[in-house]
Formats: sequence, structure tokens, C-alpha cells
Amino acid sequence: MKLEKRYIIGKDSALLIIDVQNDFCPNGALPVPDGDKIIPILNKYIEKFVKAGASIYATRDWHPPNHISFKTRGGTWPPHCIQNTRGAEFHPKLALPKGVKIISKGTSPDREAYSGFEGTNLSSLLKDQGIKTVFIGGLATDYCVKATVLDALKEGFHVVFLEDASKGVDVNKGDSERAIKIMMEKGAEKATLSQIFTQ
Ligand code: VGL
Ligand code: ZN
Repeated sequence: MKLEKRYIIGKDSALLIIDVQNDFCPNGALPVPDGDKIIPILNKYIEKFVKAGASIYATRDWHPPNHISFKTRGGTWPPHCIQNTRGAEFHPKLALPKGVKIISKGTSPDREAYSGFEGTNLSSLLKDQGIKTVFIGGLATDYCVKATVLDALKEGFHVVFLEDASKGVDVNKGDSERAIKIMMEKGAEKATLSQIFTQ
């Protein structure tokens, strides 16, 4: 039996929760199948990170009504996560703690931004705080989670993809598996809740 790596989280660790919004959950405008199933697990991660005094960031897709990614503008997706609508709100069951830092992305009409780092100050916020390792989970594995993981690696962070706290869209069968493979090849590690410990 292979011993699982243990991750001990502290003040130099951050949890990045990607786009756990109503529109990406069942009954939303762009639902990830079973997207809401990760929420109870994410809440357990949140508890551990709060206990460890680690930081918690939540990204949100936060589009203007005329966003370039929408089919209405020749893009790929149905309109989703439009600023200040119910679909753009975080899922009500997600227990975001006091002091969570919210990062809005995809806010310019003419620019797509899958990654939480794209067009935001996320990288400098993390670096100014002395964050070395980011633990990333959320929606969707094959789009925004993948893009955020790859950018975090480029920015020089240690990156741990949270396998049990992420779900993919799988527009094409196997997209999520391929996304995970690419994240690992580029240098991310993967973990589940039982591997996370507080000091
Ligand atoms: C996302 C498609 C379009 C995501 C955002 O959060 O993964 N996917 N916009
Ligand atoms: Zn979007």
C-alpha cells in the first residue's frame, strides 16, 4: 500500500474555491452535472483552513450581460453568471467564512477569463500575504479550475488540485480526466480531504 502524502496547512497556504455559483449547479444556466455534490466537501476544507489560520479565496464568474463568451455574441456558452443576478450568486449551501476574499473575473465584455488569475489581482494578493501553496477546487475541473491551476503554477506557487472538491462539465467524454492529467504533467499535485492536516 502506498502511503498518502500529508499536507500540513498553515499561514502560507490558501484555499482557492473556483466558481461555486448557482448557474454552475443543477437548475442553473450552465450546470455542471452534480456540481452541487462537492459543496459539503468544500465546506469541510473551509473548516480545516479556518482552523489553520490559512486564507480562503472564492472566485466568481462575473459577466456583463453582453459578455463575449455568450452564444448571443457568437460565443460558446448560454448566458450565465451575469453580474448581480441570482445565477451569479455563490451557492447558498457553500459556507464561505468571514474574511473570505472574493475575486471577480470575466468582468470585461470583450475578454474571456477562465482563470482566477486572468485580469485580477489574485497573484499579488497571494504573494503579498506570503502564500506559497494554493489548494484549488470547485467548478469546473475542465475549464476554470484547470485554467486557474495552470496559471498558479506559472506564477510560481505550489499547487494542489483538490480531487474530491471539483467537478467537470465533460462536454466531450473524458475532458475532466484529460484536464487532471495536464495539470499533473505541468507540476500540480492532487489530494483529497483526508490528506489535509492542521499544525
Ligand atoms: C466556466 C464556462 C464558462 C467555469 C465559466 O467556471 O468553469 N465555464 N464560464
Ligand atoms: Zn463564464
